[in-house]
Amino acid sequence: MQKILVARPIFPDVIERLKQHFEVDWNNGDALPADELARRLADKDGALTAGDPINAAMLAAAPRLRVVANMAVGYNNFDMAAFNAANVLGTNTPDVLNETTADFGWALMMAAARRITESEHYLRAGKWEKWSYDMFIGPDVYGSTLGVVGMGRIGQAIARRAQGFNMRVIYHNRSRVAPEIESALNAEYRTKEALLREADHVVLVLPYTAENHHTIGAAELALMKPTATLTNVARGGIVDDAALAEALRERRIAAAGLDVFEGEPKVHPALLTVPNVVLTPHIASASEATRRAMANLAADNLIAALGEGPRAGRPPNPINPDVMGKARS
Ligand code: 8YV
Repeated sequence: MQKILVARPIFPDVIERLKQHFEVDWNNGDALPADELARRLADKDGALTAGDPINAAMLAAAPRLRVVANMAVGYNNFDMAAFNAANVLGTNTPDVLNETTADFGWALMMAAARRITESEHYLRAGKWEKWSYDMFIGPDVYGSTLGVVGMGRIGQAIARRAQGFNMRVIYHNRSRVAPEIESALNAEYRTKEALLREADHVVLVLPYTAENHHTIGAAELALMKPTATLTNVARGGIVDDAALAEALRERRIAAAGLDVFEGEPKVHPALLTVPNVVLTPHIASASEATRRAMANLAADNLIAALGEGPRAGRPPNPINPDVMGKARS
């Protein structure tokens, strides 16, 4: 029987499913440190990860390893150059989380704009004594301009929701999306700079790559309106968190909603002290149904890639399909 590592706690019934195909080494505890992860990968044919960094040294030390299935759409935790060099297949879990993540992007954007957590903290602290015309006033969402940076599947799901709020939609993406998609979403392309100047609510949904490290830093924040909000449901590192904390403290933008952070689960200490930011611990895809779908899709990928089950040899979500069928190197 082939051996796999499941590097994180996941639904026990998905582990039971995997046990029908493989001998499973399950880390049902905290994320493994790199040396322990490398040690437990060493004799495995496959692995299921959730954001765990997999590098060249780990692949070199695991000569049987043929596939690593990430339970996430983003795979910046994989060194893809090393995967390609070693002919190891990476897979991810796209699509099943689009709507849930789009809902959460909206929840964060609206909470930031309408100051929901800030006012709740005030209420819980017993500070609410009277009504006042300007208590927690903030910018409108309805009828404003939404700026989506990253018009992939999740970006499109976010843009689609804007129609119910009578919003204008502008977007920025590496390349323009097809004209039919632009017209269905009523979305107009802008350069990043033009989008930042024009949008009332900016939502970031782009993948993390070396090129877009700190794609939103001090210079970009300076382009935004003082009444605008910034929401990040993509990846830590896309935003310069120190620069954002300073812009929020100085009210150079109105508010932010952040689900992801540079160096998470650590959060930049300055972000913890500014009131006009809504902070959540990377839970945008965390509905029960979606997390189940992600776990099962990661399992489907692993089972098919290791040549078992009805899709043997045809995993649904290969990241680097060119390595399929090639011998491990
Ligand atoms: C995951 C995510 O929960 O899919 C992604 O890219 O960011 C989340 O849905 C997280 O990455 C853990 O794998």
